[in-house]
Amino acid sequence: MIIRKIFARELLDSRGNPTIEVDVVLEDGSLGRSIVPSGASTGAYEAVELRDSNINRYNGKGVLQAVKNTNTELSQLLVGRDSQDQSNIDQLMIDLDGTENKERLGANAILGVSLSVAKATAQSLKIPLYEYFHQLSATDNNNQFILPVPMCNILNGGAHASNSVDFQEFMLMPVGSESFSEGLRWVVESYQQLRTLLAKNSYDTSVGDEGGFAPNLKNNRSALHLLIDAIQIAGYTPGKDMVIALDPAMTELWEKGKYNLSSESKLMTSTDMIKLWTEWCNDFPISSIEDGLAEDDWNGWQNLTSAIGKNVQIVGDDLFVTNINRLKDGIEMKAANSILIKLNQVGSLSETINAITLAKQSGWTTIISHRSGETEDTTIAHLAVGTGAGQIKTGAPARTDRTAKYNELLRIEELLAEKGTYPGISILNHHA
Ligand code: 2PG
Ligand code: MG
Repeated sequence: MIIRKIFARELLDSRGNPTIEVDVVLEDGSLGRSIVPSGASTGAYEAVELRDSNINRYNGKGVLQAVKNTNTELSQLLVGRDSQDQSNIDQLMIDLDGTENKERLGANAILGVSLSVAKATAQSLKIPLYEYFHQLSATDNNNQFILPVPMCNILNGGAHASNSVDFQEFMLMPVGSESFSEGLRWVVESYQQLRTLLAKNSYDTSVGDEGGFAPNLKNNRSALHLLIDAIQIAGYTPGKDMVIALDPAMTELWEKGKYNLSSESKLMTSTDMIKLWTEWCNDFPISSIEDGLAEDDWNGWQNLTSAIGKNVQIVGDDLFVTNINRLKDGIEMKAANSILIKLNQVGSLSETINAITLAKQSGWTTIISHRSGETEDTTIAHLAVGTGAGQIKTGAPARTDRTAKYNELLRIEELLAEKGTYPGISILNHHA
C-alpha cells in the first residue's frame, strides 16, 4: 500500500520530557501512529536522540528539529513508496541521514517513521501488529506465538530514583506460572505485598521512574531480602514460582576504572564485582543479570560470563545497544549470553529485528525492553510476541506507561488463545 502522508508532532513522555510522535497515513486511509521512548541510563554507543539545543524551551530537551526533519526530508523521501517494503524504507532513511549513529536526522525521527510505517501496514493488511512483526521476522512459518515471560521491576534505584540504592532495577520473573496472565498476577500480588512490607518497616513507599518502590535501604543487599519476603508473603516460592532478575546498570557507576557503590562507600574493581555477583547468585535465586559491568569493560564481561554464565542469563544492554556489530563482537568474545533489545538504541525496526535474529541464531536469549521514559505506546508488547523474543522488560505493574504494555499483552494472550504458548522456565533453561 502506498504511503500518502507522514506527519510528526512533539508531545510528552512519562517524565514530562518532550518526545516525538509520528503518524503515517496510507492511500487506503490506514493510520500508523507511534511515540518514541527515551532512556536515562543511556549507553554511549546508542544512536542519537536529536534534541533541540534551545534552552528557552523545555531546558533544551525539545524535539522540534526531529519533528521538522520528519515533516520535510523523511516525508519527501517516503511519500509515494510501498509501505510493505520495510527494510528498504529503513535503509533509505539510514542512507539519507548519512551518519554512523543517525545524528543528522535523529534516531528518534527515523524510528518514529519506521514503526508507524509498519503499524499502518498491519492495519491495511487487517492483521494484528504482532502478526505483521512475525511476518517481518519469521525464520519459520509456524502458526504458534510465544507470550513473553515478564521481567517486572518492583524495586528501583540508581539513575531511576533518588533513594540510597545504587543498583537500578530489582525484578521478578514468574517462570513457574502456566500462562502470561497468571505470571503477571503473581508479580502484582508480590508487588502489593512489598508495599505493605515497606510500610510496616517504616520505609518510604514512593516509586521511581519505572513504578517500582524506591526506599532508602541500609545497603544494596537488603533489597534482595525484601523481594524474597514479598514473594513468600504473597504465597509463592522463590526460585521455583519466581526468580529474580537484576539490572544494576553498572555503566552509571563506572568512574575512572572502578565501580563506585556510593551508598556503601565502596570502590570496586571488575573482579570485585564479579565476586559480588557470584555470591549474590549463590545466596539468592537470581537467574538474570543485565549490565553487571560497564559498557567498555569487555574483559570483565568475558570473565563474568565464564564465571556464572552457565547458570545465569548475562544480558548486555549498554554493552550492545541493540547494535548488530557490537553484538557480533560480543558473541565472538563470549562476553554475554543474552541481549536486551531497545528499538530506540539503534533507531529502526529492521535493524532491531536483525539483531534479534542474530542473537537467536547464536543460541542467545533476547529480551524486548521499554525505556525509563515511556508513553502509552504499546509497540514493544507486539514486538515481543511477533519476534518470539521470549522475555519482556517493561517496568513495575504500576503506572499507566508501564501497565499499558502489560494490558496489551493480556489482550494479545486472549486473542491468540491456543495459538499462544507461555515458555516459563524453559526460556532460561538452555544456560544450565
Ligand atoms: C535500562 C533501561 C530500562 P533507561 O537500563 O535497561 O529499564 O533504562 O531507559 O534509563 O536506559
Ligand atoms: Mg539496562
